Amino acid sequence: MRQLVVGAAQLGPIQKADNRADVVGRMIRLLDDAERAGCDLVVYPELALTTFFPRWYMDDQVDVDGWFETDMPNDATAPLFTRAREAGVALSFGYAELTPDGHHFNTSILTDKTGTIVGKYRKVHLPGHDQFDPDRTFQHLEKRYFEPGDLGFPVWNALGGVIGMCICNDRRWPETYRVMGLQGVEMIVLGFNTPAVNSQKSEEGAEKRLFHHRLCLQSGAYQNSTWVVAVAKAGIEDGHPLIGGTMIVNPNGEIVAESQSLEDELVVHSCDLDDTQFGKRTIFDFARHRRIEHYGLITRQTGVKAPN
Ligand code: CDT
Repeated sequence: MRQLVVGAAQLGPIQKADNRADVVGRMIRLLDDAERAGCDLVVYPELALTTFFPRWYMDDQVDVDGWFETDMPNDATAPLFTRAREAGVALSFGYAELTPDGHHFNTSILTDKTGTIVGKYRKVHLPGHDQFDPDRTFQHLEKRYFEPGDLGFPVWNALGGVIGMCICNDRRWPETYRVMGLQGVEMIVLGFNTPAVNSQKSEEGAEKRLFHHRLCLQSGAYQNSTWVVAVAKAGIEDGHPLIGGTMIVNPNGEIVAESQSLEDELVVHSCDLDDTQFGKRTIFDFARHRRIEHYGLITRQTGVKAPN
């Protein structure tokens, strides 16, 4: 048994006017709960420190850069790192990263139990568009504000297991899980901000969106025999509803714990990393069963080319 007690720290809405210090205060309260629950690791959402700003169109780069962090930790997040070190709890959370040489990424980090950053991931699959789109009921401008991640899908030997990260839309792509699966991943942690309505299909609401969310997490976990911990930013941000659905999925693809609210809420589960071994040895023993001679199109071709 290799138990890792994980706290999936869902955040309720963060309004545009809320400041980082207030948000970090909320994150610390969830960390306090996690310490009481005996957590080894607390996972927070994508872009955890601010509202989901890509829904707002901006053309002044100074305004855009105001949503980004140039250092991590920084003055706003230092109290979270300090509290995590005191509690001996590892962290993972997402933020908008502006690098010293001017690159913009949608990033998440993993720390060890001393608050030292041991892993960094930059979101690869950026959804949405890069120009104002008048046909949408609201904007999703990730392609405007971020560059695609340049770090691939690494995994880390950390917390007694093999841990990987991805971010929100990445969870919809089987390649995300498989690249980490090929590195023996035992737990994938991710945060998400998923609108409760489809801006291009108004009849698609929260129920269908939660169905797609669960479908992706459960199949990714099962097909790679890994734990998946997915953490929402939930509720209504400045009039824009986000789904909840923070959940922990076991390597059989079963949901073992799920949030009940659209508010700040800690979902805790003790995950045995050894539960990943049976699937990895049997039906998803990649070395025995994969047929890579038939998979070339996946890396040779991006879009669809139908037969004439
Ligand atoms: N944040 C994020 O990646 N959200 C997307 C919304 C897709 S709709 C443009 C998601 O996959 O949930």
